[in-house]
Amino acid sequence: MRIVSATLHDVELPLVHSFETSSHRKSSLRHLIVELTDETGTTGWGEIASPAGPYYASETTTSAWHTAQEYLIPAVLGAEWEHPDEVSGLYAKVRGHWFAKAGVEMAAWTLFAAHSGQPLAQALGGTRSTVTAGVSLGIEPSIDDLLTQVAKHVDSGYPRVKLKIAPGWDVEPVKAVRGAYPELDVHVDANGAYPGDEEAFGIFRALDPHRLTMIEQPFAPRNFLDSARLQAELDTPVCLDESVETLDDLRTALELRAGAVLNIKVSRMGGLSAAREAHNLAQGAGWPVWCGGMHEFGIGRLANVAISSLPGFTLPSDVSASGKYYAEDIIEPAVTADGGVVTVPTRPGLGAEVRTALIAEHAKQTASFTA
Ligand code: OSB
Ligand code: MG
Repeated sequence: MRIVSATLHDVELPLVHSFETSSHRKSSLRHLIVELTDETGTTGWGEIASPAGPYYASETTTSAWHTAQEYLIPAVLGAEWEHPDEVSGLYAKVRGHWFAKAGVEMAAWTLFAAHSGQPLAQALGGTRSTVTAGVSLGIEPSIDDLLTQVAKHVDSGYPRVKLKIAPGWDVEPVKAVRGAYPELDVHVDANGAYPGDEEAFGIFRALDPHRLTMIEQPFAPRNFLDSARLQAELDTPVCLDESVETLDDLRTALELRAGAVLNIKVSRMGGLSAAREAHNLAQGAGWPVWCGGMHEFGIGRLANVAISSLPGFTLPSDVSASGKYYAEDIIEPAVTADGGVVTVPTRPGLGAEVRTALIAEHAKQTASFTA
């Protein structure tokens, strides 16, 4: 296959409910949409879901635009390839920039799936026809506000609720949610906000009896040693997110037993091929995996649904309905969750139509390239 033209669309969509993490609060999101067309006129779509600022990972929307435009798109334009597993090799000399790479590679995967007439999930080796969705709830102004959010999502059928925690917002909200929902699948995500000190260990020890499904990314990215120390002490599984950007990071984590669960994000790992490889490695080591989200618009969301259909994704993934985040999504039909279950699309390619007029309406800038 040969990609003959590419377009980058910088698109901003308003959020239906603003979202706070341990670092900041947001009310709209800007993602870069990658459109690749081959010599037969078939189009593939990808999404660069980098947050605007360098607080989750080191990339920004602006750095991703620059990296895609200057380095990644020139590397894929005009190149010959048979399978999307080869695409990351075209820009292998570029270090890091996983979100930018993931969006370009995702477009190559959806192009390949469309071209070969198979659903993306099938092209990836997916085995499930439905995937279970969980929701991720931000830090709220009060415990009552948090309980309102939990109730809203449990009532709409989501079987798993993840709570963001940060120093000062940890044991109390967990106690409140556990008190109100004794049997709910609840886990917490610290986004690396705790130092690996005795005080933090005390907080995690206090969380341990609350039967959380996991404690996600307690310590700074790549602090594998404190994470291993914590896992050795706790019954609750530690899950790694920010710590694992590469397959080598994952090998380090598995060897050190720096956790027991892996959050696989397509964006964080530079694309679907690496995400699938991480799934295979984790499965071989006996770590369950799930797919983490980055508040994706519909294109990245469908890629998350597709990867979540692989057999090792045994825990609920961040593949909640488009409507949890966006009043209008850039795909038709939008992703929906029925009782917390999302159906894996069976039509060839991405699995939905891309709403190009809506993309144009919300685009802040667009750039086109030809081979
Ligand atoms: O750590 O999982 C995270 C969003 C932005 C940055 C980091 C994270 C998140 C989420 C998003 O939790 C969850 C979703 O997309 O449904
Ligand atoms: Mg996380």
